[in-house]
Amino acid sequence: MDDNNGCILALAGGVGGAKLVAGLAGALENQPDAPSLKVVVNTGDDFEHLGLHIAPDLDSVTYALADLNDIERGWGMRGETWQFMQALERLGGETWFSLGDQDLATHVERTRLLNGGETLSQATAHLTRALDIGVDVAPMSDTPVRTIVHTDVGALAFQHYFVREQCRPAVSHFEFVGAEAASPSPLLDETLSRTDLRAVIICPSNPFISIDPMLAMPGVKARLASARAPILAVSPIIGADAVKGPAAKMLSELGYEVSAAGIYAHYDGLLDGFVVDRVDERLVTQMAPAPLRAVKTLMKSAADRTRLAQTVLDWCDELRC
Ligand code: FO1
Repeated sequence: MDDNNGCILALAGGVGGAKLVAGLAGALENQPDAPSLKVVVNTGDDFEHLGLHIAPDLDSVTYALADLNDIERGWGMRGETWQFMQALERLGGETWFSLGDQDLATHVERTRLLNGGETLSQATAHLTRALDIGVDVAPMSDTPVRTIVHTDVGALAFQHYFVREQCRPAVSHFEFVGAEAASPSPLLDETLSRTDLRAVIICPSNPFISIDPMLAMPGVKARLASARAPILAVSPIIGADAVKGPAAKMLSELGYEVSAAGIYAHYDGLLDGFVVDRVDERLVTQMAPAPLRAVKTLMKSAADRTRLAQTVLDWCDELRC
């Protein structure tokens, strides 16, 4: 990938985001004169835990790009061991959030870099370089933005809602604490300013918790909307279910239609193209003139990921013509 051939911006968070990012990297790697890929990742899920800075979405993307991710579990590393957690349990420590032994090294090293004065962007670049990742990956911001989930049992910090409470409470709304004062990370800022930005791809991530924290930063939505590059999103919902995670439950609790149509409605005019799964083909005609295409979006294998990524990239090229 060459920075002289323009660039593609991917916005990602969660498991679906990490998978499509890996597919985009794979598809672009095989392409002559490929644009460079810039991956900007949600940090609303980040938190301080056991004295460590945990950045789940950055790690999901990084591990997927390094082919170290655990596909079954959806988070953390493949072939993980859990001796640290067992030892912590013996000591009566906090064990509701599982940190694998290999994964722990990432959090320890990131925390050391941050305590040494690096920004989260610099620490992320350090970690991705160490794992030989040839794609630029950065947090959405170097200043903390923390997602708070307002529910029927009160306001919950994101990981308390997601992991400790297993997404059981009913959601009324989200708050992205710090977003109003946050500025985009250097990678997001620079990429949004580039005249050779060829496309913005919103990965099949949960829009409420993975993409909205980015859009909540001042100016980001407006800069995306005014960019000359087409903005394409892939639906994280197939039929009436999320591929993984609470997106369908959230759509229902927030009063949206529980389908890809609900996701499209939530993006509220931002999209130039919306990729839905083949099982939702009827939406292409039902929602016309909304710009929908139906393809196979379920990514079970590396070939699925690359195929979906190539379809999205091809559509971006068409929209640019
Ligand atoms: N998800 C869980 O459901 N349980 C866990 O114990 C857990 C630990 C964990 C550790 C590191 C990491 O990077 C991610 C982890 N996740 C865990 C996933 C994470 O909470 C969510 O997938 C994301 O925040 C949602 O995108």
